[in-house]
Amino acid sequence: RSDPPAMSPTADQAGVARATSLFQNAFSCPPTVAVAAPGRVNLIGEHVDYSEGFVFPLALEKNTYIVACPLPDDTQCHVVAGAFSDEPFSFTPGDTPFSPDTPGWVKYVKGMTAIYARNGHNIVPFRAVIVSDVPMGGGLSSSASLEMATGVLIEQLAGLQVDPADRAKMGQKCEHEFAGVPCGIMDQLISSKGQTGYALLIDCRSLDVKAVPLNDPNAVIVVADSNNKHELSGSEYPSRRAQCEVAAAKMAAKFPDKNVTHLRDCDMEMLQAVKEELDVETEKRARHAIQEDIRTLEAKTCLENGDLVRTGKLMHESHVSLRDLFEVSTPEIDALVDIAMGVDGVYGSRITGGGFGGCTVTLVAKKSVEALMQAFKEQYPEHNNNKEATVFATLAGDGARAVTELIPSA
Ligand code: GAF
Repeated sequence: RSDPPAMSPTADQAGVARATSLFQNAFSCPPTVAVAAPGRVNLIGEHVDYSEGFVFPLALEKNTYIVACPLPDDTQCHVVAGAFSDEPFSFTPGDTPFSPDTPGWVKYVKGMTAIYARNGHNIVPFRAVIVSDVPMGGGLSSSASLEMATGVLIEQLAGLQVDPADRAKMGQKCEHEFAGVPCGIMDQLISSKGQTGYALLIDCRSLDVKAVPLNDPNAVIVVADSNNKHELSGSEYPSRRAQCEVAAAKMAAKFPDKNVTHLRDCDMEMLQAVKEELDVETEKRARHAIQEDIRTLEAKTCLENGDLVRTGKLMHESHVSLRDLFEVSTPEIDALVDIAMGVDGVYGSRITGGGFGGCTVTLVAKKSVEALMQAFKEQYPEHNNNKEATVFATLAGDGARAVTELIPSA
């Protein structure tokens, strides 16, 4: 009898194998734990999570992987990030001050140990190696995936049971305190709670999640990375968030009976009533956020009902709003969206994530995927110094998890 044909490794097996081989080289022993957490792409509901609105992301099939072993007798963690160095970086878990030589990625790992410790969780020191399939700084939540993978690792090593939403909140805190980005909860929550085959409508106030199956055989989700810088730690993201808060505070003062705490509680009539008290930019930011919530809820219903045409239309409206009202797009991202919208069979296309570079997401009929890829290839480089976009189709992957079955038992 001949052997069965060799199966190609799954992405998890390949990621863990890559990390394991680096681990052996760095530490001359095998890891005993492996964890994974995905990046994300958001279908619609952008720049509303910190206004406690609605977002509609899916977890990517691209993950950050960490393999590790516990060091119960050590006081330090020793971590190698495969993309940056072969040399371990050592730190005391729970320690918060960062010395100037702390590499950027360590902020997330060390920061997560600090936040878990602060929440009363036991941290078992570890050796670890990190590798990632999520493009760094590409707007697909590479940092949230590192935070969530670190969270699962801490939980695995100490035998903790942590609610995935609490893990996401700790990741958000880490991002605020140690990366200086006053982000909402979307990226960490979808990385923590993503479900294979589903997009999640997330209520960013209650953190309730509604899973919507992505099972239309005709619909494909394509992500295009503009290969253009995405950096949220500058002043633009915090200033957008602050403008939303200013607008909400004005409406709270004008309508004391409405219990307004965030733009989530406001409507267009209320905005109209305070328009004269807001500067032009702030009014535009609020208009985007109020209308984006309405679009997102409708898009979720349309997708559930298989109405791809309307879903795509709402996605493109979201883009126009993020371009003209929220002003977080770039010429390169606009070019990607315009190219996609010119392809027959594309339902809709928009910027995804925080903006100022990064990626687009396009909903396209299966039969038109190749034409879309070709259009990006031929038409985009002239908008980006002759550099192509990195384009891939994606299904919805799984949320943060242990992948221990891939580690031979000791
Ligand atoms: C970034 C943030 F991290 C999220 O919280 C969210 O605000 C997003 O930008 C915009 O929707 O990814």
